[in-house]
Amino acid sequence: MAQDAAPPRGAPASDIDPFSPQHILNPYAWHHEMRELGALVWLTKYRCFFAPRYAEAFQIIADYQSFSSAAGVGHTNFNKEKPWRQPSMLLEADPPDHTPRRAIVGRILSAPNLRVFRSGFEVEANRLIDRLLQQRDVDAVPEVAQAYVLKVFPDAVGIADGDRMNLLKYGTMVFNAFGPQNDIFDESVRDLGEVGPWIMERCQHRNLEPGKLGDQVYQAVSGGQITAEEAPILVRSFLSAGVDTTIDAVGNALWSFATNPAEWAKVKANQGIVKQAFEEVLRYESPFQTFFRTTTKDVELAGVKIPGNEKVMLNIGSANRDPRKWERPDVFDVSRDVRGHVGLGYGIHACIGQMISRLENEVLLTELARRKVDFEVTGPTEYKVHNTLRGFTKLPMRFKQG
Ligand code: OVM
Repeated sequence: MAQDAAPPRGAPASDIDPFSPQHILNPYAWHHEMRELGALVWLTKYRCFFAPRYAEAFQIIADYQSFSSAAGVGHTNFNKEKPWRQPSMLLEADPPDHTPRRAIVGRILSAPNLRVFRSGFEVEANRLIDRLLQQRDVDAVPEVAQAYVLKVFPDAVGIADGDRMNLLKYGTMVFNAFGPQNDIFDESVRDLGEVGPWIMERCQHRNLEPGKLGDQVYQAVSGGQITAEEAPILVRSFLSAGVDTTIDAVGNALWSFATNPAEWAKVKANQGIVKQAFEEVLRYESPFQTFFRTTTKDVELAGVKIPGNEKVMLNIGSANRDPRKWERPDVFDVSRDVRGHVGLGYGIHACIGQMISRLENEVLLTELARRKVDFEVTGPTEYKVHNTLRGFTKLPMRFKQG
């Protein structure tokens, strides 16, 4: 925990612990409390500022020159403490280092380059739906969200089948590590000794299927755009960022529609709105909620002077439900104008995998809607106790032909 930040001047303070299980499981009440308290709130427990409202969150992510990512986007300040793994070349980097890498990987993950995957995703979505209509009662976390994403995404990257649960273990470590070094983090990195080397082995060129997304990163090496040492670390970003987030998005989408059947009826009636409806899921139940930036110099934000080299915490879930920005923010409404949501971030660090994550989700939702499948929640659900991600660990559902 950082102990050296100066106490705040001009900002209200709160002794809330956003990373306590109680607040993790019920985020929207304390988000509301923090937004009402101020535009910038000093968290006494973590000795850092928190920007709970949309306007400041947007300002911070847009201003990468004042709010750096290179010192990590978690609570740990890499300028003061050693990171738990070699930093991401994308997420945990600033311009100018970040710029050419972003360009290369951005091209690989661009919509035109991903078009070849759509028909395969459709086949898998329909296989899954056939299975769901037979089984009827399922836990949608393992049997829908994980099953689908762990099939289509690693296939697209070119990872061999087998042991794919390691991807989940690794993702859990990566995203918990953006929080403080609490019990949740300690528990999730327990298997790092096994899973870390497994992941890095999967990132080697010899283990990536020719022509797929991972191999395309290595093709940039032969093109001279990146070095041979950089390629596996860039592929690692696919495996770090692309699995848990999309699984949570699938689960959160199913839950949002199941508990708002009128919204699902709109999608069934008009599959043309699937894209927009999925964006509303990202606003309403944002999978990646909490992260940080680090000030590069003294910065004034919301009338408060923040010294340089200090962590500032953001919460995408809170920004996406700020009533200063959204009408009836706690209502899931697929017809709303959802533009401007920050569920996938904004600016130079906006989610680089957003097109493949959208493709996975849109294909699944489109096929469910096209086949007029209905689904309901049939028992108690459980959310993850997780430092940064919001998603289910348990989601009992029944699927039926509508
Ligand atoms: C990465 C990475 C890992 C986790 C999340 C993320 C949200 C990126 O390794 O590049 O972006």
